[in-house]
Order: sequence, then C-alpha cells, then structure tokens
Amino acid sequence: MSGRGIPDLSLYLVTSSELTGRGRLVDTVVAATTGGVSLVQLREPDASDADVVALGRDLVAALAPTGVPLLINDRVHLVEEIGAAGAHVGQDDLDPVKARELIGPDRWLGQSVQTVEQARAAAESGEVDYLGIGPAWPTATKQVTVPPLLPAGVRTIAHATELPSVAIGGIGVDEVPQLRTSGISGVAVVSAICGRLDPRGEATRLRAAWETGIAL
Ligand code: TZP
Ligand code: MG
Repeated sequence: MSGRGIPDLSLYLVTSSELTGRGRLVDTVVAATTGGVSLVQLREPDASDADVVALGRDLVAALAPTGVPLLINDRVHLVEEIGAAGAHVGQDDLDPVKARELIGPDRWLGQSVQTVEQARAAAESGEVDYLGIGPAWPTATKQVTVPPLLPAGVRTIAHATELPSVAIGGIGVDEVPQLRTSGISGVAVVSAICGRLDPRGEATRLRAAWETGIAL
C-alpha cells in the first residue's frame, strides 16, 4: 500500500495554452493558485512531447513554492521526466494498470469516466485515485461524443464507487452551486480560468462558490 493519499480536488485547473497563449500559461496557472486552485493538470493534446516536457518542467518549478501539485494528461511516459506528481488518463489512453506501472506507487493517477460502468472499472483496477466525471454540461473546449451528464448524471456516477471525484465540462461560477451537493470532491475547469483575463479573480470566485454555494 502506498502513502500517497488523495490530492486536494476542490478546485482543479486543467490547462489550455490555446486559451491563455503559450507565453502566458505559467503566469496564468500561478495566478490561479493564489486564487485557490488546489491541483493543476497539464493538458496540451496538440503539443509535441518535447513541448509538454518543457512546459511541464516550467510548471513544476513555478508551482513548487505554492505546494500545488501538477498532473500530466495522457502522456504518462513523460511524468517521471517532468517530475510531476502524477497522471490523468482518459478512456482511450493507457489503461490504469499500465499507467500505474509507469508512474510507480507514490504518484497520483486520475481517470476520466462518462458512465457508471467506467467508474466501476476504474475502481476495480485498484490503481485509480480519483475520477473525472464529465462532461457535466456542453463544452467548447473539447470535442465530446456523449451527451452532457447534467448534475443528476454526475451524482449517479459519483455515488457508484468509493473513489473521490471531480466534475468537468462547461463549469463556471454559476454552475458550481448546482454541483457541490452531487457527491463530488471538487470541480475541474479549463476555460473558466484559462479563458479569462483575471485568472486569480476567477479562481477566487470559483472557490467561494464551491465553499459557500453562492455564485458572486
Ligand atoms: N474533459 C471533459 S470536458 C473537458 C475535458 C477536458 C473540457 C472542459 O473544459 P471547460 O472549458 O471547463 O468546459
Ligand atoms: Mg486523452
């Protein structure tokens, strides 16, 4: 058994350098941590491995003083080289057992799920630390083929296993109050922070909405 515990999932920022501009990504992420982001995932599906390594190393260095961990989307083979705290895989990426072999017992592993069956399979693998449940609402950030789950669907999947979870997809400050009683441990966002001019302010509002249920 490893001692890695569970990451703080309360406000999970998933990156998009397409939205921030490549040159502004690190500053955006650090600003968002000062507003209360608790976990960051580097998700750059169109970047080369070399770019993901460079960006990942910059983020690890910039996040070190904040104590906020960095996970790597999909490119599990780069986690060690980047020095990241773990990986996040989708249903079409490496399966959790193989991903765990690559990252070892001390790093975190998350998996995206869209159905109860996928959530149960993730739990049964014994290797997944948390679930990303989505899309909660329609999103322009990622091409998705399944209909949005809406809060009721998120709730059903969140309660299907013992694994902690976050909801993702189309979440902004106004959606957080409807989700916080769905059995999830937090919310994950891309455009609600990366697509805004004031990442610190947006993170602050998202965190306040998560903690109080009031969207200001
Ligand atoms: N997985 C499911 S929806 C999504 C991902 C990566 C994109 C979410 O982006 P946004 O901008 O928060 O809707
Ligand atoms: Mg993927």
